[in-house]
Amino acid sequence: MTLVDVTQPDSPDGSSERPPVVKAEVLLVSLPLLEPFVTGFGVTATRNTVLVHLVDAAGNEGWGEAPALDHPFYLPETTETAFSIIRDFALPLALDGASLHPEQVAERLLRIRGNPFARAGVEAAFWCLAAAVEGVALRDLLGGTATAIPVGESIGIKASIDETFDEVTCRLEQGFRRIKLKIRPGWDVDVVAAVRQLVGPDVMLQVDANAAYSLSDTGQLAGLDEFDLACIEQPLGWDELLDHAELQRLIATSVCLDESLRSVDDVRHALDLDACRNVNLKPARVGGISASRQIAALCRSRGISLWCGGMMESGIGRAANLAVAALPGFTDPADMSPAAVLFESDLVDPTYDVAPDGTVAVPTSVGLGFPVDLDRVRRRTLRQATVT
Ligand code: OSB
Ligand code: MG
Repeated sequence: MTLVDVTQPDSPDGSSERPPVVKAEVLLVSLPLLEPFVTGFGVTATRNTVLVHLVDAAGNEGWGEAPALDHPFYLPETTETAFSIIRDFALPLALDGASLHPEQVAERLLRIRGNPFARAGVEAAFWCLAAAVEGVALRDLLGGTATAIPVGESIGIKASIDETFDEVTCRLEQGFRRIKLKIRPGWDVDVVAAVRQLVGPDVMLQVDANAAYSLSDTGQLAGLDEFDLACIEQPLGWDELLDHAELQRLIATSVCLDESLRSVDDVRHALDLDACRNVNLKPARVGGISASRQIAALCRSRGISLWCGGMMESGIGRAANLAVAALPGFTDPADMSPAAVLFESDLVDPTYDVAPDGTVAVPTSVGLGFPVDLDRVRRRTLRQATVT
């Protein structure tokens, strides 16, 4: 089902001028975080993630990231499942026959039930490769128009309110346009009240519960209404559209969905049910870039606040996110903390940073937009499989 026609196949059978892919590999890489990230679903100290790497007969390269987490406490997929689904099913499907347009890859991968991160990683590598083949920036291939993306910071649960204050102050000084606080029962209304008092009425503030509450907590969640939050992200169960619709009827703050939106249809259903009034679009979580383009068009047509979320991707995943966030329809600051905030080092070099005005420039160079540091990727690789 296509809601909005955003296809642009270059020939009916999709074969056209694309050189064949001569190498396809999947890599499980490990990126040490500068500081553990604490959320309602647990603590992440090392960001293990999955990469897809394509090389065609002309030497063009494609890179994609399948940024599942290494546990099933956020969504069912893990780095292990993403690695094996990509190796055993997604890459073999995508590579079968003539070299495909990325939208045809996405369509073909829909045969795989669920597993959006795995499908997205493969599709992203084909988009990146297509941009390289056509000699254009990924943003331009997708139809993105923005040159810079306003960004916010997602702040994990800290040991003390003072640590939260320090980080909020630091990020606002650096120019970040919005603060998102992770919350969970026992770390919510008091923290939000204190931070709102610290930053004053004009700073854009929102919270993310990572599914840590249930409908019986409605009273507590309604207690957040007085702090003028841009939204409350995924307060209830990861797969609970109906409960979110009920909650949205009972609180004033806009519900934003993250975990619950894993396809174009999920977003359509959520909006039809009024289960959210704000959408966190993580390109990989919704199954890839083609789905993201449809969701951006849908939110735009319905006047829904839309922003690009993040999975603490490496610069490879972030590059695709930046290109997607440049599409018309994105209205609010993205979760796009730079590698300097998250990692000892990135997998792209140079990577991006946040400008003093709180934006990240969308790269305009051909393909992914950032040079991948292949040596660093190899050094960080825990496991690799070549698919033929
Ligand atoms: O819930 O938005 C989330 C990171 C990993 C897993 C889930 C989430 C997050 C973030 C985004 O909060 C942080 C980032 O990518 O900068
Ligand atoms: Mg979230």
